[in-house]
Amino acid sequence: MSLLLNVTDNRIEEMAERIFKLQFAREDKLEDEYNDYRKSMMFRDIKYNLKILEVAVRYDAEDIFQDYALWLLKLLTSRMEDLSSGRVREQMISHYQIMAEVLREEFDWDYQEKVQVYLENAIRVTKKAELKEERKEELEGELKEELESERKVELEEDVEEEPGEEVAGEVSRMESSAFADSEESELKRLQFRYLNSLLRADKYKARQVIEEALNQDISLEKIYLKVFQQSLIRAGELWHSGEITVDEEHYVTGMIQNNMMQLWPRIFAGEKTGQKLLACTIGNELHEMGVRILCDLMELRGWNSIYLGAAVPVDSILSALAKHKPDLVALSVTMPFYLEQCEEAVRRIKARSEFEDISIAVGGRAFSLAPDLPDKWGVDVMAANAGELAEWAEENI
Ligand code: B12
Repeated sequence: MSLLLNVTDNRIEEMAERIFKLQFAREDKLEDEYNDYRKSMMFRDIKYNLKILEVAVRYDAEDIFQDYALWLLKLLTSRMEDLSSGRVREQMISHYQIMAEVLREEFDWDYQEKVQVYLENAIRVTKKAELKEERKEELEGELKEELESERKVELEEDVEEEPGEEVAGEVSRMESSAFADSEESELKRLQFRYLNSLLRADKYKARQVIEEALNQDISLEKIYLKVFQQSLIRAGELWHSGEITVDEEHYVTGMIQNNMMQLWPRIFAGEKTGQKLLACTIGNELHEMGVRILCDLMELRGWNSIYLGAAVPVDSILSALAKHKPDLVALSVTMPFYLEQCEEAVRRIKARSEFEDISIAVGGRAFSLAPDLPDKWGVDVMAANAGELAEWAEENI
């Protein structure tokens, strides 16, 4: 835990307990609404909420907390189906108010102001989210009708081909109809068919979809970004809204890893530039598909990638750098909790003169919520994907 705000894990535990007890003392309804399992989840979430607020304040990145507040509201609404979304919102608003009250007594004045502003804004976005969601539902209803009538024939074909359509199938038929006869449209269609196959645990069909894409001369980069990456993102959304389960998401991710590896002979076939990239995720960051995709796409551009996988300790990154002497090190962070370890890694790499020729790149979802950080840390480049990174490297390495 950070020293900046003097918050230790013990302190977080104590604060969480106070917040938890206060919320139950203030809201009689909670005892009826929460069984023991829900109570334990709520206590765990309060600790997460405190930690994420702490990270946002430390890095002066309010988006981190707002994004989290919106994400949590949607998650809880989908997980507590016996409660109305209005009631879940009410609980969250009351929760942030109690957090503000408890934290008022905890932090030094310097941080106090920021903590209070972030919590007020979390309340504001939580209130607003209701309106936004309702409008979206209406819009989706209209859009769905319009699109479904437009391409009825195609929809029927899909149904025939893949009986027992599931959630993602619904979306597939709706969205695929919106993009007629272009490569973009074909990629969308392939992506939805691919994900639908995986959601039915049909790995053979999924593999066949990739074969089809290859037979149509769709580039490997597009297969990676538009089929694999989009399927991962969509699987995340479906999990978030409670439409698929953890095991289904795990299966999708595992099979995408397999399908990527099946493409390796093509990915590694090109000429090599002699440039070397070392890449991994940091802290306890388990989201490693992004950096895996990054490595494969850099290989495709002729780089030799040394992919270390997920959650690599900073000491191990340093020893790997000494061993492999790459031109570029790529550090990936998805969950903002692990920004601190990334900062430490950057600081320690920059402190060693033997690494002065190694450029440092960072990326991943956490940085999109805190885009100023890489500059503040003196990182050489932050990029959204392999294309951007390769372009930067062409000019700078
Ligand atoms: C698969 C997955 C997992 C798997 C990861 C397995 C694996 N082998 O990677 C597992 C099951 C482990 C997992 C766990 C969790 N997950 Co998860 N997960 C996902 C999911 C569905 C896909 C992730 C992914 O691969 N994305 C696609 C890749 C390709 O995108 P990317 O990482 O952004 O990478 C691209 C760019 O950012 C860039 N890039 C990335 N790194 C770098 C680095 C450099 C240097 C550069 C230049 C570029 C770059 O290039 C990449 C390729 O184009 C996402 C959904 C989503 N929207 O991403 C949720 C998601 C990220 N997970 C989420 C959550 C909440 C969790 C858990 C907390 C769940 C839990 N309760 O336990 C844990 C946290 C675990 C941890 N300690 O890290 C949330 C995060 C929400 C938030 N507000 O922060 C998401 C968004 C799901 C959701 N919609 O709610 N997850």
